[in-house]
Amino acid sequence: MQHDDNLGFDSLAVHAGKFHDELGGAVSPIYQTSTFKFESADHGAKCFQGTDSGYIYTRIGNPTIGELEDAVARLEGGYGGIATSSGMAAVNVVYLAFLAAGKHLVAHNSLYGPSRAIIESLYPKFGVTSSFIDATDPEQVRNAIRPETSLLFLETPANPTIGITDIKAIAQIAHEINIPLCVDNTFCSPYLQKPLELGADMVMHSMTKFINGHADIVAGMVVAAKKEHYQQLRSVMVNIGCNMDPHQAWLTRRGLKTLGIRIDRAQENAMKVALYLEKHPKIAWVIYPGLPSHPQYELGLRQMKGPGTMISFGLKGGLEEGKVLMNNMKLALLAVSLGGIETLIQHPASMTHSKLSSEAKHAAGISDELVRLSVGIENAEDIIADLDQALNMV
Ligand code: LCS
Repeated sequence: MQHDDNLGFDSLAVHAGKFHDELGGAVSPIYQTSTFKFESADHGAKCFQGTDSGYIYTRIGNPTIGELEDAVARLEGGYGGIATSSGMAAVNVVYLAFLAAGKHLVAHNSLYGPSRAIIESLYPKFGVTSSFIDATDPEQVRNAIRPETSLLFLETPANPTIGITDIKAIAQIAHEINIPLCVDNTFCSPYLQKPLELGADMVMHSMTKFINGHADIVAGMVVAAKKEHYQQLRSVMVNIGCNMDPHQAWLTRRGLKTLGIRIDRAQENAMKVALYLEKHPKIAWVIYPGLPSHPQYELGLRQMKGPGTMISFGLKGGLEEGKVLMNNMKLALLAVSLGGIETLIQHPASMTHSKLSSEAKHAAGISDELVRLSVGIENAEDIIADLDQALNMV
């Protein structure tokens, strides 16, 4: 690594993984190219053999994408990163690398809808079985493990229940029996949580969310703690071709530079919004890691640097009142996605998690009344005034 190990998070977010543009010294270069010219036939052969580290073809590697991979791997404290075309591509790279016919997945029951839905609809076609359990209770993870279990997969805080799982406890279980643990760290980003430091083997992101943060690209990343896992994951990404595009990588690297300050501001707003919602007479319940009423409040304090920007809540009048609220928001956008600079509101049961069966939603606590809010960096008083005027319409 070319940088001082003592640099703080924000300094690394700006500088980690930086390469120098050898031609003009550009500070923010982009290599928008599909292929790379070899110096000679022998040089090309050596690049393919791996005895020369020269670039070959953008699906295999590209300096702009590599800069982003190195930066996120550094921030997560991992061996190496694999950038992917979307967060779902990252999820599938992990599944394809560690699941196979006859193998079994144990995962938290509240995952981003498609991360679970594909395991229940697509992967059985390839002979993969699964158990979705409440991983906020580590004993449920232990009990679900079978001799053929080959991957543990968590999301914490989980989408959309905001349940918090004890990464250290689950990593201990995983290591006792030598099964890799992957944590989807999308809701925190490395700014708020470092799963690899807590013992996870892999960490993944929808970088569409906090890491890019500007609602202008879709992107994913997997970071592996060990070289062996990194190589397995990279081989899957390269061979199925779910690579990132250089322009996508360049925009994501730009977004990453302000990750810490964006989260600081949005999180400060989220705390104010959560306190406002908790006191509102029309609100039945609020789940936010910053509120002592959160079921895993103490664990959140231990495991996360801050409570984040995601809030789930229910209105006393259930879904009907929730719809009136969502339809009347003016500043906040009624849209899926999260972790960006703008405040977004959505209804998971009919939107992001609509592909799950009613039983799966019920078991995971994804009720019809649950409304999810991703708090942005606007002025807190404006977000609260927006919620207030919409709640007055209920
Ligand atoms: N993991 C988590 C935790 C997510 O929230 C998402 C997307 C993904 C993976 C997949 O990433 P993508 O392919 O979209 O980059 N979550 C979304 C959500 O809650 N609303 O819209 C997308």
